[in-house]
Amino acid sequence: MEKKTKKLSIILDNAARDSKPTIQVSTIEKISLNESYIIQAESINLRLARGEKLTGLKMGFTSKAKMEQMGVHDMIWGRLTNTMEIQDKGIMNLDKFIHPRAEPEIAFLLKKNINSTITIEEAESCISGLASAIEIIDSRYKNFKFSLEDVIADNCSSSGYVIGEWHAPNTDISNVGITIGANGKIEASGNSNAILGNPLQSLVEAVRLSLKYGQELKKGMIILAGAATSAIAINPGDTIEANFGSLGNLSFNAK
Ligand code: 0L1
Ligand code: MG
Repeated sequence: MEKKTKKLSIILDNAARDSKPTIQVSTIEKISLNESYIIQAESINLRLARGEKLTGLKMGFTSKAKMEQMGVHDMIWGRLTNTMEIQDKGIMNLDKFIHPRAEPEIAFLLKKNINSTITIEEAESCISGLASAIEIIDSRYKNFKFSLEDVIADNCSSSGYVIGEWHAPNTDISNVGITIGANGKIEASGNSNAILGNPLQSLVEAVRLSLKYGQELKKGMIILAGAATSAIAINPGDTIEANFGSLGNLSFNAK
């Protein structure tokens, strides 16, 4: 098993490094859900061995609509590293991406190491802040097409993130209107309550899944809660802007 997962993790790492799409790894070798998480971990370990630092986790399929669309019954999760970060109002270098899309999310900053499951009532006490965020998803697969196992192996498409100003942990994020668009035109709109009813529930699920798969959650890590709207395409020259009401605006330029 080890040899197979290693081989597929290198294919995905090369696709990400070279910004060149690959065929779905599940068409090269049959893989189970468990193996897809091993491939993800091995692929991220290749990045860490090159000096990247793990900065947090991203949650995916945290809206009922997206789960139903994919025919799955659980969320998925991936890993964030420091080289994925794009500054608010900064530049996104498109040479590093294949066919990127942007989706508005909520981010949490962990206040402490977390070693056991939490309830939604306990979630606030686990964070030192929360912020508006944009995740850049960029499937390493041709035509953004994949099976569930493929997308998990591919770090759940995660390839970039922008984080806004941190707000107090008790900021109400249960009902925040959110829009995202390009060049002054809104392309998708939604509400934070599309994220599992309340984005804090996504933190609860992130803790559950990280414990299940043996991924440590440490003080200072960022957790991306999942998308509040569908993802929009990012094209050369675009200014991508997302509005999060009282949480503020985020933007970046794609060059
Ligand atoms: O919600 C997500 O971030 C899911 C990402 C994986 C699926 C996709 O690439 O759309
Ligand atoms: Mg996302």
